[in-house]
Amino acid sequence: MLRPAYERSNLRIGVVHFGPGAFHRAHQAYYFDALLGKDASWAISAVSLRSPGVRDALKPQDGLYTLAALDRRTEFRIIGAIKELLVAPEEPEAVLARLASPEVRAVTITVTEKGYCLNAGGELDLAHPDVVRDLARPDLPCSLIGWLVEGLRRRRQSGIAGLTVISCDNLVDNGARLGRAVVRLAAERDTALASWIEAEVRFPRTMVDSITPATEDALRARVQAELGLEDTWPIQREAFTQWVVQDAMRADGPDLSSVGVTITDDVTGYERAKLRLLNGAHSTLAYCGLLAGHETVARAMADPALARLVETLMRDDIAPTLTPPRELDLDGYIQAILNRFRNPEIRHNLSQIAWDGSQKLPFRILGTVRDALAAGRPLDRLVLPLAAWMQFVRGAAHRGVPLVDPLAERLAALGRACTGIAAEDVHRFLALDAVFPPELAAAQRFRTAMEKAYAELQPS
Ligand code: CS2
Repeated sequence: MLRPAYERSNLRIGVVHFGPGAFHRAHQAYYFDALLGKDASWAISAVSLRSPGVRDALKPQDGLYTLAALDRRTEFRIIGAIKELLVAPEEPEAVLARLASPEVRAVTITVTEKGYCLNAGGELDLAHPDVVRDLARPDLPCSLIGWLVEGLRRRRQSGIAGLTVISCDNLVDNGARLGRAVVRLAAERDTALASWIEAEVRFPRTMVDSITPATEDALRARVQAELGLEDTWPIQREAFTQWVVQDAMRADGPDLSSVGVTITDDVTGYERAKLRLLNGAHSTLAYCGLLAGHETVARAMADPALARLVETLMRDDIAPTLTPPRELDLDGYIQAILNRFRNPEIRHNLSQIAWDGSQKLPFRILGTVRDALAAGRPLDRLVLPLAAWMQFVRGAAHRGVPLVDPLAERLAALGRACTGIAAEDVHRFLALDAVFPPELAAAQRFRTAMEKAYAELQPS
């Protein structure tokens, strides 16, 4: 078991993280834990925007937790990078004071796609209830964007330098979208503040990757049995982890390249390859696998028809839409993803990957569909995850099973209205402009392919 390679009492908080869920603790906190062995000024203040669960679990154990890398070889590491745990609605001034601290030089973020309050065009949705609330009470924010704007306002007011703000969520062009949203909300309050943010704050784009299933009691029991530790919330992930960050951080930002992070100007190549290949395949396995009665990624990959579908989808339909970085061998990258999916040590529930489909599918599948449509390439396999998602939504609605999705209520009503007649049901879903851009929904070749796939997936 690897313990922190530094004296925790010497640590100083240099980064605020919003959304300290499992992926943050498996990925960014792992890199900052390594960085702390070189520079004690990069400890983390972990801020939850809603739930006290992480704070309540980790504060009694001083922020320490076990990270289990489960692969051919299992490796346990105690992560000590989190020095503070805050719940924003309970202690807003503590969060804002931390954001305005001169020792804090970076913010990292994992709030999932829905946490950015963006509209279908990728811009800040000023009608989003949280944004409306932020505009009414900017001093007491509730959205991620609102917290960032108020924290930056206080920094500027105190004459403190800007920040490097690093989105670590699976959004296309995450840094640029985040930066535009922050500047947009700031401009609603004070155009001088918006200009200062544009000049002094960096929003590098990133690609993040490590398969991190939710913690289950079996992991807690294993940590207790093998390490003798009572850890309320250990984290598990595969051994593979990758972080690619645009070479656009402030000079006072963290030296992430010293701990294995790829700093590059070509994040797009990495980001598109990962989002479309890994995440596109994941969502395909989730919805097609659940319809076929499978529970986990590994079990779905043991189904020859599904494994063949996913590999063909990746190699023949998705790969042609990519312009990978020079140094990325696409064939090898695809094979590595398929091997990672087959990792027998990882129990990754398809139901977890199926969450938030309305937010994930546009980034993971629809971009590829649009490119294939424009290039006159086949759509039959590419639309399968979309049709399977529609059948997943319809089935959940008819069984009265609640969906985990920001559009859950709309989707449940839509699912209940579905009749099983492909043309009618597909028409209903394609009318969801929060998911399907109107110009794509109107494309006849896409509609025809959707109706065919939906009918083929019709439960018997
Ligand atoms: C998964 C991702 O839950 C999901 O939607 O597709 O969390 C996936 O495990 C990560 O992006 C892998 O890096």
